[in-house]
Amino acid sequence: MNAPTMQGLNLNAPAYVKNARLLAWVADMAALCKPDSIFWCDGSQAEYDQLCQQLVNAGTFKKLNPAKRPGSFLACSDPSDVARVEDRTYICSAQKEDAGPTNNWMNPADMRATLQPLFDGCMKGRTMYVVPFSMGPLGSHIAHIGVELTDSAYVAVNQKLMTRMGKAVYDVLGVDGEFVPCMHTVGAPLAAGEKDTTSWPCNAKTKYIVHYPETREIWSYGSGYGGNALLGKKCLALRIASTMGRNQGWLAEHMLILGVTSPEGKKYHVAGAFPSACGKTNFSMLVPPAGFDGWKVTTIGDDIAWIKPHADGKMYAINPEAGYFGVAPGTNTLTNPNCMASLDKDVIFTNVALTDDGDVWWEGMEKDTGGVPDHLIDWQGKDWTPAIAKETGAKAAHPNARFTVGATNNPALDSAWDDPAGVPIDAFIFGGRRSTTVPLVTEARTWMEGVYMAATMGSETTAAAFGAQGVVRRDPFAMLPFCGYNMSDYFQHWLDMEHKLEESGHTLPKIFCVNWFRKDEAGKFVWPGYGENMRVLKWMIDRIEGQAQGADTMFGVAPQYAEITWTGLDFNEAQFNTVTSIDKAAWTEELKLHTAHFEQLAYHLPQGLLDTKAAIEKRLADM
Ligand code: GTP
Ligand code: SPV
Ligand code: MN
Repeated sequence: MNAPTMQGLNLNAPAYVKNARLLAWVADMAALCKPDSIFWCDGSQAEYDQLCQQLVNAGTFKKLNPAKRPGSFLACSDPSDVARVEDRTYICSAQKEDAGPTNNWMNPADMRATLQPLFDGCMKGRTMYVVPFSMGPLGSHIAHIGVELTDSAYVAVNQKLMTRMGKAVYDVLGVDGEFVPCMHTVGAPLAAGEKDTTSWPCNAKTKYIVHYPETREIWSYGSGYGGNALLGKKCLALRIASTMGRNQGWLAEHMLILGVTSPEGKKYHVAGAFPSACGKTNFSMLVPPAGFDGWKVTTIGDDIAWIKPHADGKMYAINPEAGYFGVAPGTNTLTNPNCMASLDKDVIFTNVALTDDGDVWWEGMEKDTGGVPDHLIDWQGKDWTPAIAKETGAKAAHPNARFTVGATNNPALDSAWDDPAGVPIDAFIFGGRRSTTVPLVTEARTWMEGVYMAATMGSETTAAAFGAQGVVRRDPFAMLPFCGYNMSDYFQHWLDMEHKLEESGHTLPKIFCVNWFRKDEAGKFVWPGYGENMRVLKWMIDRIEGQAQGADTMFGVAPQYAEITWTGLDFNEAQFNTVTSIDKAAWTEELKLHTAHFEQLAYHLPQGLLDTKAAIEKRLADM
């Protein structure tokens, strides 16, 4: 046995775990966290089934009716632990300037001194799961390995669906391979003999989501939910990976990746950055509407893209994940049929409602079934009826309720989704949630203008993060909560890509800015959205092919009404004008917000962005 014994706890590492650094780290962390036992995950189906059963026994999971939702479970979290906690998330770089003004920062030594006593004994009375995973196809040159130590079996089973998790990771790691150590605890140790009084242990008082970019470590304390706890996702694949990409000349982005194939069989690839809960999953699974016979959209990824410039002058994107942790409310067979089909079986649902026949329900499903159920158990375990909802406003599902499902459940999965070479990107799309001001779609005239559009993107906040909802904030590149270094340096990194690619003589991907969310005076969305977004995607392809002339605006090139394919949709020119109009007064106010945003980011802000702003202001004044 190659496992050392620490404080009476035998590591019991399986013989196939041979990485010396990993074994030493697990021993150290076991000594620190003091779990009752250690469980080495092998990623097998039998292990998944066993852990799910254990979660059922503990009351964390409810097994759903196998006739309705085979292989699926419902977990309901503590009401205090339902979303990412941005105010508790830290980038602990050695220099404060490297974290930048948009990240919380503490110097690494102080943060280590803060976390040490919290992690000391944090897993008492619990099992420490060792969860080895690969972000990106196993063994590919593009992938990165992480090992998560967690006291949450919920995390272990979610990681099985969200990543390439299991024994094969150790073969890739070998004796001396590199991995990102990911420490996670729910922060709820048990005294000797004490039993959990809750099915969702977490720490309601203290939470820390901490990244040390220089040493590539992640330490997460106190939450069991989503991006706070599934550390391969936002923590590794975005915050740590973005700093790796900066040093190594590539990009880690909060982007969906899709393929779109024309009836003639020509295929394009698009990557889109929309802020959390602003439509990435949806767009990545788009079903073309009436009028688009022969068009096909296929999913490469729904949340994260790693993008590398290649010698052939193109940018290639891979999806480092293997599953989707997606927003449930609003999803139904009309808005996203591919997503609904993905959820037929083998799903973990979190914070949705339970029907009387053991199935799941969330707001938006009434559009499928033609009505709201008479009775449900809501996400907090309470009785829910339409009458109660009317009286109290209680939602059956939490607005940030999510599903976890393997990508292979998706009927629209692209054949190249798993290809380590990635797919060549033809266009980038940036889109926030804006009730006013920002038009349906415009195309940047230059790379610089595109970076400006992305860098100044605003969006109304959503339930994906803890805090006030519906407030417009700047969310540059949809990366505000996920950029692991100084935002202005990140802008420069994007600007540098232009020259890298131009040197190889290739046309750069086009950059588009979109907004599906303009509302009318009654507060209703004007643009029908969802599958109808295909009409905008088609215009983008026409632009790539040089087949749509467009019209110059002060904020890029916009489509003319006649350039959009309207077959099968009743959307007249007046409605089109409501979603595409550029209002001078509103934009004057908007540009003041850009000014404030750039003032906040003044340190290392590329001069080109300030020049671009001046040019936009001039065009606006001339309007
Ligand atoms: P994260 O997983 O948080 O990063 O979110 P996401 O960007 O993948 O968002 P998702 O596709 O899950 O959509 C979030 C919410 O927006 C859901 O309630 C959708 O129904 C809704 N939504 C998505 N696309 C559209 C659209 O085109 N129009 C409108 N009005 N709503 C949309
Ligand atoms: C997001 O908030 O952008 C998500 C969900 O994709 S979470 O993984 O919880 O961050
Ligand atoms: Mn996301």
